Amino acid sequence: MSDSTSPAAVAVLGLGAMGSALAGALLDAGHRVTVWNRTPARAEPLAARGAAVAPTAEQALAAAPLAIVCLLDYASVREALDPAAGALAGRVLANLTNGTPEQARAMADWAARHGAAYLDGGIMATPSMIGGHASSVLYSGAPEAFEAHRAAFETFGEAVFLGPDPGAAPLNDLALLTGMYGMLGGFLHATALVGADGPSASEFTAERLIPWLSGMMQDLPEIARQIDTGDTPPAESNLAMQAAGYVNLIRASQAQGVRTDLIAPMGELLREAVARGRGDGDLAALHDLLTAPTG
Ligand code: FVH
Repeated sequence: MSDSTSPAAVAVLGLGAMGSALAGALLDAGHRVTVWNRTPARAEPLAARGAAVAPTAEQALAAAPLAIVCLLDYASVREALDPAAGALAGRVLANLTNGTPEQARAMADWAARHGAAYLDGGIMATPSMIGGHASSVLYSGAPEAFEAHRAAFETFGEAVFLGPDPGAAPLNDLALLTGMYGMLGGFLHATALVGADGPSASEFTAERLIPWLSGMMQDLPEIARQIDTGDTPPAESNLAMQAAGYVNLIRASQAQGVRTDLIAPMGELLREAVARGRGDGDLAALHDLLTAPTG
């Protein structure tokens, strides 16, 4: 394995928006980078920056002790790597493709059968953020493989290791994405609701929504503490009050001709909590409903 503190040879398989950004960050940091992509033309900008271009995935794997894979999904990873598996023995396979914990564990087993150490990863950044201070990547899987290649991983942003279960990184990645989509769903609904007669989306977002959400974000640690401890002090904003007010979100949206798909489920959960006698509780009570066995 390479010295984890010095630039080393790295192969990058997959040159979509994200794979290209990863390969670019490695080149910027002085690594010797070999790239491969199903559609070869996508390698040209990286070749112009000094990357070697492998004609096949197998030749890319053979070029470096560390292979970073970033493709569309796990089906495409298997499609690309199955014919190349002969070159995996003794190497580290770091798969940064979005997937589920179960897919990651199955991929780790597959890699082990071919003699490779496996890391799974979740990229918490958009391509343009890679290498910047707000970028982080979650890793889990073989600890010694992570340590051996930490320097390469740190070129993408903060490199966070979550332990030996390959499923840990994708689980945390997906959980963070649900938080992001919840926020984006709220943003999209809010701008649609206010949009008909109100300010522009830009004005509403800058002057109203961001300050409001930033303030509400401060409540999350206390709700999380209540989830963790089960300690639920009397609620300042109880669920019965919230359920009654939520009806108006739905009514006003319908009156404005705005679809309620993005916000209706939260209203149903609030109603259920009240029906189950949790109306005097706080939002932490909804956590219990989400995780209760169904049926
Ligand atoms: N872009 C983003 O904002 C997010 C940020 C967080 C992480 N995601 C995940 O990263 C994976 C790759 O995403 P991407 O943005 O690079 O996606 P595309 O630009 O669409 O590139 C897709 C690449 O996958 C290749 N590919 C697709 N199918 C196959 C296949 N059957 N065999 C081999 N390669 C395949 C595709 O190749 P080509 O179309 O150029 O030939 C691209 O290289 C993804 O998991 C995100 O969820 C990105």
